[in-house]
Amino acid sequence: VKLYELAAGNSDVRMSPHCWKIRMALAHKGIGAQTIPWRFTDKEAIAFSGQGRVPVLVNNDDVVADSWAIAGYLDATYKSKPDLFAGEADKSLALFVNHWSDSSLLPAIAKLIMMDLYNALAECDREYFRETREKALGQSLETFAANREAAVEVFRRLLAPLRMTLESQPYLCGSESGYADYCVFGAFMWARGVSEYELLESQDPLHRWRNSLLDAFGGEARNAVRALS
Ligand SMILES: N[C@@H](CCC(=O)N[C@@H](CS)C(=O)NCC(=O)O)C(=O)O
Repeated sequence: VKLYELAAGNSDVRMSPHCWKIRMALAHKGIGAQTIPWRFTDKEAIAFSGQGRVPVLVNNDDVVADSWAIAGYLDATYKSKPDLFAGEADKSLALFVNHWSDSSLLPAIAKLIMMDLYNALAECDREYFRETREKALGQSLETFAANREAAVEVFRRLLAPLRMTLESQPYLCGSESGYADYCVFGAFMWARGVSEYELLESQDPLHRWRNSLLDAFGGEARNAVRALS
């Protein structure tokens, strides 16, 4: 199995929330994969997948793009390995969690880590990143990233449903972690890879959940290389 992942200037730093969902999913299933560093501007390297985003998973003749599609593919293909989804109801709710993470958490975290993220990018990606993101945001990266202290309050309030759930059970998926956990954890790993900024208050009960996923599967996430200044 090969996994194309977004890499920073230091190609050992993998800096995509969506790719982290799949790194955790592969570790959960115990599937060893060769991870291939990819850069935003290297569209040609993944043109075979028919689109221009990572993660892209290659397994013999199968090519699957999009993290949600890859997660479904992994469970359908590796039936004898631990399931990412406990069943149809679990998968349906995980889809909500995936969308919540992508549409609420990622933009809120982006405000907190934008300049660290930009600085971690490979030189070859900086112009493309600035141009596409400033166009999408309708403002400069610097303006978007201003007033981090106010933005972190907004972010921490967004975590309320996560916090309330994880105060009464070990993982979003119950007593064991599952794909819904990785959808949210991927967002935290995105920040961790490129920034030293602490997303959680020191007393936040979410530390327990985040730490146990950092340590899961032999410390797959904890041992990941970070782009620190
Ligand atoms: N819905 C997709 C989103 C993938 C995505 O947006 N990947 C980013 C990296 S985090 C990307 O490859 N962007 C390419 C670009 O912006 O040109 C998924 O879940 O896999």
